[in-house]
Amino acid sequence: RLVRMKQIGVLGVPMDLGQGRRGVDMGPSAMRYGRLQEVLEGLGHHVHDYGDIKVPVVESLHRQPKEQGGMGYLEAIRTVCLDTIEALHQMPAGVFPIVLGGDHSIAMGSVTGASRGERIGVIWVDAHADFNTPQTSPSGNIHGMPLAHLCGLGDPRLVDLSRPGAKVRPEDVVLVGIRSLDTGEVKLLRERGVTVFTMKEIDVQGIPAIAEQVAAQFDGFARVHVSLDADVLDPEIAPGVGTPVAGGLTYREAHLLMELLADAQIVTSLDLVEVNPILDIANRTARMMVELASSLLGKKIY
Ligand code: NNH
Ligand code: MN
Ligand code: MN
Ligand code: MN
Repeated sequence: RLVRMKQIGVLGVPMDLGQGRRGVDMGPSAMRYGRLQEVLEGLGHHVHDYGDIKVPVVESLHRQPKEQGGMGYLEAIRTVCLDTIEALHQMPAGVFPIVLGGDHSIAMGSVTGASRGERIGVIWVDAHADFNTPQTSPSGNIHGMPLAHLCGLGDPRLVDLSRPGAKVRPEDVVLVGIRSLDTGEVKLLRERGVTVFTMKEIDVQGIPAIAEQVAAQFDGFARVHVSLDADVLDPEIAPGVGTPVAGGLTYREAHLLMELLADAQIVTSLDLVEVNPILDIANRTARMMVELASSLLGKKIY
């Protein structure tokens, strides 16, 4: 089957305020340098790059002293997410957005923007669930909280972006590649009925069985978003991440997941997040993310 030509809109969100490691703000540059646009055009797609959302540099911000940990940057993160939503709403309907992070806190903006106010399925491909609230988070880092806030849990300033309340139903969320959860997240994920495929399930069932279940869950959905955190990959193949966790997806597992999602023709938007070029080796992680985007967008070798 031929690749169906898409209009792709690339948007960079060079945000590093959701966690403590510097350098993740350079992710959008690294993936553009990794030839994202050329690779996607090589598949026959039309690509328009909308540039970057303006993100304040951390040195220019005064952390709110009463806020704990990374929560001190909550207002700045909120503003960046609102700007991201606005930029995505400006893209013509029918465009397939690719949002380049930045740390994973950008997903509160990208998923909300991509949903355009309607029901959206979310495939969260990550070593972590990012399902903490400010109450459950052991680190205070907002990049460990975006999915909870999208589901309506946590600080109202991050839940009520652009309109009050949850943007995603917990039963419309599937996690893939999970191998590090905090105690409070386990409780919340179970209570809310989120579908979780840990690395154990991937080992036992294999990617094809999991991709099939994901495709079945989102059959008939008008919108499905993939949020791809580079730390889902094994640190051996993706060293450029702030929170590496051993035992991640292999090169082929990651590509096969993207290839099978492409075959299912369900995905309508994508995040590529948490690439940290300062921690990387010769831009390997950014290039890996570009290749994975190309598999998701229909690259066929035969
Ligand atoms: N669960 C931890 C926290 O909330 C780690 C989150 N880190 C991530 N998530 N990189 O993808 O702080
Ligand atoms: Mn994440
Ligand atoms: Mn992660
Ligand atoms: Mn991460």
